[in-house]
Amino acid sequence: MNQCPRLSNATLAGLPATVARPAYDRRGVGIGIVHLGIGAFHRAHQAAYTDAVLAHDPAWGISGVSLRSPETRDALAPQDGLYTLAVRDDERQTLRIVGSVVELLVAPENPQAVLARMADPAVRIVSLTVTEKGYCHKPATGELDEAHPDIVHDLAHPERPRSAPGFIVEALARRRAAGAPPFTLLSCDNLPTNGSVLKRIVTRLAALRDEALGAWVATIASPSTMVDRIVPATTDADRIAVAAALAAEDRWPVMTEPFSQWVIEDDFPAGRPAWEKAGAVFTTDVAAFEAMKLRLLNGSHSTLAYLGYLAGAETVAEAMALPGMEALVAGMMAEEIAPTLPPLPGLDLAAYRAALLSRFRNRALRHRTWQIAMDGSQKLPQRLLGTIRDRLAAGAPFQRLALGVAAWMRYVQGVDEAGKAIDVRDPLAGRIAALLAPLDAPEDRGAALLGIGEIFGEDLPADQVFREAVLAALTGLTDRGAAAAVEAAGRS
Ligand code: CS2
Repeated sequence: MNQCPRLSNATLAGLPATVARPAYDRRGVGIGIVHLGIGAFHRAHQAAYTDAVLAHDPAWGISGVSLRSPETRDALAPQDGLYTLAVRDDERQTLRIVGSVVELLVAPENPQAVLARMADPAVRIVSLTVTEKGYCHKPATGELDEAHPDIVHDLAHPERPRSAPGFIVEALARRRAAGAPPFTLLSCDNLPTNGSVLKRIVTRLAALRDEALGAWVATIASPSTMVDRIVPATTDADRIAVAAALAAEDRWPVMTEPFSQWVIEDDFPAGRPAWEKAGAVFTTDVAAFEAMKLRLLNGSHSTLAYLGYLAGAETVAEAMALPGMEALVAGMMAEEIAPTLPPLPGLDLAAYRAALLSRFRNRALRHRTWQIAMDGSQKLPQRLLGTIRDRLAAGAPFQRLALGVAAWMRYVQGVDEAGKAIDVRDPLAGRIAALLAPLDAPEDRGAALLGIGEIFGEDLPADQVFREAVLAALTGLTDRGAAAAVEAAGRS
């Protein structure tokens, strides 16, 4: 790769004509958005929408902040923030250079630079993709976890925060002290009513610092959003393929699918980019879209990830090809999830479900089951458990959803069906391992996991129908193995 020039402002003009590139002068772009969590998802989604509208209004460039590692900054800063978005399906690949990220900051290295940028009145939106666990909340209730080590730290040292809520509250405190208006908060994570959840969290954190600050934070805008685009982690093979197509080196291209959706509650008192010009939909009710997406897409994704991983499938497309899997997922969506969704007038849910199945089959994206399996404790409540609660209340069956939950329980045991260790990544991994260590029988292990209140709440473990369904599914899965369990579920 070293003989290629590096992607940058200087080499942009020399790229092959087939590669799309910014349709505006990057030198005139100001910073109007600070984005916390400048990972692949943001770069394939919100940054791409923003890139498409900067020609209309150059005030909305993005300052991309990493809250943990310097890797993204190290890759992109020498490229002037430019990166390639490779859009792939089974037939073709199109390449586009995205230019909306004009600054890269690494919070642990220089928290003051991040706070100064967030406090700059030219910044009118602070958006986030920090994943579920980045909210430092209790997934079952949506409340701030006041015992979270980063929150404890940020309360003790508000002027040098670590957590996303800590940065937001300190930046708002500085704006308030300076007499500047607040920014609009824009959560782009896969949480139901993500804007309200975020606002509750930051309001609580602010109030713990200072009551008057809490009251001020309680007035800021924090619209909810539904975000959707499948973005697997970039591999070295992807880097090599993109460099060959560009005839330039890009240290961190992002791979994605053609599909993209963004539904946003329109509540931006300080202004916003005209993202609708790039296909975003502004509405007054995001909740129904969020429920549809989280339950159908992410609920299926997690089920595919745990069952697929256990059955030896490395990617989602491989998991979809396991005998019985597609029937299992299609049946779960149509019969167990769809009936729980609020109506969305004008939306063809059957077509939406069919499109999901075909997106999951996309072999051009190597979306690893292991990647999606991560952080299950933070994902299960909104992906599977809320749906199950609705099914229980309706007295309706939910055996496929129960199998998905059981597959998570089997997965977090940390040993696969061939006896090999599973690298379980989850903020609760240590606690889960300690809970399971003294236990042997699948029912005992399952019962112990059901006792984790942050995941299952108080109600589900006390519900006999739920307990029996999940524990029976776990025993069946353990006894006969994931491949056979999937095959049987696909037939039912
Ligand atoms: C996935 C999501 O990693 C995961 O847990 O389910 O990242 C999924 O790909 C996106 O939500 C799609 O919009």
